Amino acid sequence: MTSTAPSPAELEERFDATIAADQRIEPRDWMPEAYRRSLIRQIAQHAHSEIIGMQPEGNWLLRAPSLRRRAILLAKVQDEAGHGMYLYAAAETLGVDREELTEKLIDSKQKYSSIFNYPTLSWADIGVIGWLVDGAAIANQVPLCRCSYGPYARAMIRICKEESFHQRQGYESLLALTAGTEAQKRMVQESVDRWWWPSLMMFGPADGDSPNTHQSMAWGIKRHTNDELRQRFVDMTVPQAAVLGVTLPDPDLRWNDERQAHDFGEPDWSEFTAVVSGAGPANRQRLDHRRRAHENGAWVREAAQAYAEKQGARA
Ligand code: FAQ
Repeated sequence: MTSTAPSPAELEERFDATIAADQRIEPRDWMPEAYRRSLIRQIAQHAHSEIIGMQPEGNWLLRAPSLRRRAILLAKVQDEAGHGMYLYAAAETLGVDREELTEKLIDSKQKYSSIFNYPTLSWADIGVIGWLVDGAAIANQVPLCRCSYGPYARAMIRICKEESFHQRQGYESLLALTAGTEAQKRMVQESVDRWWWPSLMMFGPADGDSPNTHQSMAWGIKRHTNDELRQRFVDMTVPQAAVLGVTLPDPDLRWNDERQAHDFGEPDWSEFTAVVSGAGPANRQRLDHRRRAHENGAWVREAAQAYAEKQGARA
């Protein structure tokens, strides 16, 4: 019996049929080169965000106000490292190497989320990051659990469970602060004022300015547009702000009965562009720190490599 290899047209047909049937593409499957490249782009950016995202919160590990708060924060920061690892592993199934991705990050050839280029100036920022930044991450990432690429979708299921704990710890910490002194309440409000707009920018540019959304949705990588998810986040967050007794710093924010959704103002897209292009308040510091950590870790990678080679030779 002879078997002939499928033609490029047949391979493409199979890929299209898998996407149309809402089934998963796996690493062994043929995929268009542009699909592979776009996934590497998004997953790498996501992984880098988790790794760089440890820095703003890590800044408060030694200054947490109690042992309990420090233990919670430490667990959260370690979770973010774990998320980075799952995501780099998912990217590696697409034929890239983690080392290569790390080099691209520290050479500014790949992006990471704009949100991590803002400094953490007060303890309230830690609670607000949990509430708003992890809240936005959940709104953005829950649909990614249904992404058409199997390894990314599976990584996202575990990540979202942990993000949910992160969001709750942040909110619980803010509930404690807002039940506290006037100074503590003011500290929370001041922090919300600084983080609200950058949190909205996490969803990416407005749909009309998002070059990747259309194709990513056609491929089942993204399930909703940037603006749809931003709206979902605002609608979810407004009642939570009311419970905390804080004001979201947007004079245009109001319930629209007709749309059954909140109207809200436009983020400052020139700030977004500047931060994504490297001119945010902490871009330089974040990348310098990551570069240093990579250099300081060279001996660990060399030792692990030597050990693996020794084990391989024995086997
Ligand atoms: N920051 O055409 P689109 C977290 C780029 S993890 C920087 O709309 P797309 C957990 C975009 O890459 C947060 N760059 O792109 C945590 C593209 O540039 P490129 C990270 C941004 O891919 C919490 C260009 O702009 N989450 O928070 C941003 O369709 C606490 C045009 O944009 C993810 O990565 C931005 N905000 O949609 C950790 C989720 N937005 O690549 C620690 C997965 C856009 O063409 C502590 N990613 N850009 O050069 C996604 O869902 C999507 O990639 C979007 C962007 C929605 C981020």
